[in-house]
Amino acid sequence: MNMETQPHQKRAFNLTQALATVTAFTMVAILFLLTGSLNKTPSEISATHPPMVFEISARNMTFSPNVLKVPASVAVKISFTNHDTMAHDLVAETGVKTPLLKTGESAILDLGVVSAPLKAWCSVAGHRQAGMEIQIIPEGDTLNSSPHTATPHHQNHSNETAWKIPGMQAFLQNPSNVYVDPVLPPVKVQTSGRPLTHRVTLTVTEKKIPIGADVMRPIWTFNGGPVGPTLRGKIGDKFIVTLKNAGSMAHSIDFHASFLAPDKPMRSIQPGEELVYEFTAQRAGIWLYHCSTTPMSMHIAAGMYGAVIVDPEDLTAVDYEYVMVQSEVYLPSEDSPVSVEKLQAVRPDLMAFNGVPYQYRVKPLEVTVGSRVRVWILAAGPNLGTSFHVVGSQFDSTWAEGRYLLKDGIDPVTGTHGNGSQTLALSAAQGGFVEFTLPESGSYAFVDHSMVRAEQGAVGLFHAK
Ligand SMILES: [Cu+2]
Repeated sequence: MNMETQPHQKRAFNLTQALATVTAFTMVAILFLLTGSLNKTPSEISATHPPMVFEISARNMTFSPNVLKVPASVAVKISFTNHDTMAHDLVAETGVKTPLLKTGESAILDLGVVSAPLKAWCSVAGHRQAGMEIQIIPEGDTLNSSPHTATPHHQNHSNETAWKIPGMQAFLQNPSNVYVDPVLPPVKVQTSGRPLTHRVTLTVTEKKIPIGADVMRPIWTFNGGPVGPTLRGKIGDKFIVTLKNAGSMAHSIDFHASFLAPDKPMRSIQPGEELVYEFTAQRAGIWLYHCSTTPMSMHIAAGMYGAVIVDPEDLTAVDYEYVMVQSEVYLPSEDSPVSVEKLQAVRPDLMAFNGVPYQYRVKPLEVTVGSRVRVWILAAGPNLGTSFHVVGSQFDSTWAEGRYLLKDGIDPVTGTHGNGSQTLALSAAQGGFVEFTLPESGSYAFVDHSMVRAEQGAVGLFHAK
């Protein structure tokens, strides 16, 4: 988590804004008196008065002030200045908008005469839902109606996709051509045994991919896929990650595998910028990495997550090793890659291992009967955990969040032998692995045993021969 707060600056700023607003009103009142405007019709007033300019600024994902009371009969302009670290714009429901403004930039939004209450917001994905909305309320005589009888323009909040989410059969009959290989390459080691330095470039892009059943899913990515690449190393290894933002808005990265002050490496960078994030792996685990730009739930749900695996020192050799990063899919409304309404209600349309629902149900993983299989599991969320289960098998080794729960059937706490486990339970952002064999030839499903989640796509198959 990396969030910025500047409460003192914000308070001081609001006071300045309040004073500016009061001053503006006083000036208008004087203008009215001097020019005898009170005797004129509204159209005469708007024709004779220069537009009134109101100042609005953005800081910490907040517009200030967020309510503007404007005279109903005079043309209104908003002078918008962005003091935030992220880019913002201001779009009115009448359709007028400013360009996307970087830190320190200003632009004028020309609203004309505002005769009924009006809303304006930042159109960067997720920002309006995070609270970046202002109201412009006309006061006094209006051209068409009095403010007491004016009907506010209600926004249509139910702009969800109207179509029904296809079921599993549709995905199986019409699968995506996007496939993420879940096979985990072995950890790299130096012959000298000394720690390695891993140099990695992660480029952020924003695109659409087919996920099957004719569904196109907008995603924000690390390196173009529906899940970021899995990085793997040993304790003591150094990771030098260059993050490049080739997207259209601010993004960032937060490695849970790092142990450092988040301020600089986890900062948001603007389109076209890059940063270098260095860390040394200090503790074993399968650690989440994710974009931590506000609103974080949306950036993660849009696909900005992945895994760093740091091998425990006593990890044994296995025949097959896979990684499954589980996440929710909230199919979009009109103006963002993710349905914010469904996201906030934690009501996903689909679930996925490695970003594509049902992909290992479509293309099962082939293993040999009796061979030893390890599956690393990470619950990327952004909201839900998992209860990972392999139908027909039992785990004799399970490891989660820094320790073995069972190793070769032995309980490390009591030392008792012959134990087994049916699921590995992980909360959001937790990770671990399970080890097992498949006793005879057959098709063994692996699922999130929160069953609706399996039916929604957190399901795959092992084919044992
Ligand atoms: Cu992002």
